[in-house]
Amino acid sequence: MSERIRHPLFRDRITSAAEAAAAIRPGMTVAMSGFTGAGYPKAVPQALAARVEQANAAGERFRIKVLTGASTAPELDGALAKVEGMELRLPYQSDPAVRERINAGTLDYIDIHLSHVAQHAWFGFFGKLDVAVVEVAGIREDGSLVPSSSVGNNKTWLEQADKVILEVNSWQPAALDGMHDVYYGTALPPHRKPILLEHPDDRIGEPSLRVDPDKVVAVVETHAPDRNSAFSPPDEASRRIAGHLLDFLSHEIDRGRLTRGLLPLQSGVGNIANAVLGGLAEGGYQGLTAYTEVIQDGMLELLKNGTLRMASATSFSLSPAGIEEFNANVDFYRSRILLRPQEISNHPEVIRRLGCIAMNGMIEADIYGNVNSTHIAGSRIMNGIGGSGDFARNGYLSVFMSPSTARGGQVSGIVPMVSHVDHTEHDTMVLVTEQGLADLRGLAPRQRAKRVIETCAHPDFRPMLQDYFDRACRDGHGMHTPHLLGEALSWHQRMVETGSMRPAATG
Ligand code: 0RQ
Repeated sequence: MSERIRHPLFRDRITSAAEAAAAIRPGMTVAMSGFTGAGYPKAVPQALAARVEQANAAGERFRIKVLTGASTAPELDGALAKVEGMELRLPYQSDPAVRERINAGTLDYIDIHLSHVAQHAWFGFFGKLDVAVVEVAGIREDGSLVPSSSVGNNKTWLEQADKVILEVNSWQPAALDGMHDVYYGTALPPHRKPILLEHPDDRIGEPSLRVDPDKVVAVVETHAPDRNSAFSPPDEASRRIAGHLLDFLSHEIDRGRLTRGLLPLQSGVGNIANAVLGGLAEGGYQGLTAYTEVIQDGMLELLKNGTLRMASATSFSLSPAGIEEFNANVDFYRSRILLRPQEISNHPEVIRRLGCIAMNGMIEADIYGNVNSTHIAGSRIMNGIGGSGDFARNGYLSVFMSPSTARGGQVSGIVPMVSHVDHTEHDTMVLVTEQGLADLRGLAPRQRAKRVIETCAHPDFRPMLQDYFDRACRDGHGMHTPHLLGEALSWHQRMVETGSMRPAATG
């Protein structure tokens, strides 16, 4: 395996995960690699969790602050959460054990735009980074690092942390070498320069990560797979959402607002986003590009059938079938996929310049177009805002999509007022449910409400929404964005109390 470690100095630092984890002490801020279940360290966090467990048994407190690129996996988030080893987590998670603790109030979580994380670290907003734990696919003769299946914030972690622990994972395909573009041109205000990325396939950086060898305290060899969770097969609702979106894109082409080449696609996480990508393949498009943050299975399919010419992202998020497909055809994908640091994959300047078509999932939207991507009933976190805000605010088009109901039809995805706001009405151009697509561009608030209720709401909830809106237009405090404030959040309260947004009499 040490052919992956081609620099003698790093070979000398090879050690066990347990010894490496000893560099991490209670109270430290530890920056780890990992983005949507790809490229996260697999051995050191588990060894650390074992140490935390020992400390717990001895009645000592051992908790650390954990920063990553985005979500990781049971071996990192799960292992540390289960032993109560984290006091703070940022910037994104999707792990059941972490979610449970955040919602129980025993783990603090800072949910921030993914493009902000690296610069906030540079600005000093997170304090000192004590240790970086970063998975790589190899170490070159010159001491530079071959990045793994995600780049995330690794450049920043390696530069900012006092000490570095590397995990060299031989499970990662050696052919990842050359797929990355690590930009080293960022500076701090007021010395920033334009980022000269004009096309999704432009290379503006280096294929590898730099690290100061003097900071590397341990190198741990691993051979372990990424998370690779399976996607649900596209259901009828997802297929209909994809259908509405495809009709909309054709309509935009007919109107001359898009060409058959579209614009670079961004597609969010989750089952719906994955299904929509599958639907795009049926639209007859060829030679498109993606400028996105995550490559899900759907995107591999689009690359394979030529719908996509290339895709730029910061990470993979593949199912077991997807990873098998990728590994079997790695040379094909190598020339078509570029992985960048998340501050570049999600950079507002670049997204605005390229004119991305941003397509993200949501928990709920309100009749005016405010979107909640993160919280159930305003209080319980699901995952996090991730990169959805980076793309929605800056894209050429911002689309949010969801089935019109959740929880077996008891909960409406369209509500009078969202219980938590991630994307304001100013950032939402298009809402899509299986019922239909509401194009909100150029509409004033009351026009938006009419359109959303008519096209997106489920027929079971449409009359209730219409009734709310009619009464708000009659009795509201103002007629720009009419609301009945005492009632606006009552649907959520009813769901908390009864499990359903339906009125008790019909529930
Ligand atoms: O719950 O998992 O218990 O069954 O939310 O919902 O319908 O399967 O949708 O997988 O597409 O995820 C917004 C969470 C959608 C995702 C969200 C419950 C529902 C189910 C999942 P179960 P679906 P998806 C860039 C983009 C934010 C980050 C982002 C997300 C679960 O898209 O995390 O966009 N987005 N990043 O039952 C109660 C409602 C509900 C509800 C859904 N109204 N009330 N429960 N659910 N709507 C990528 C990155 O940033 C990395």
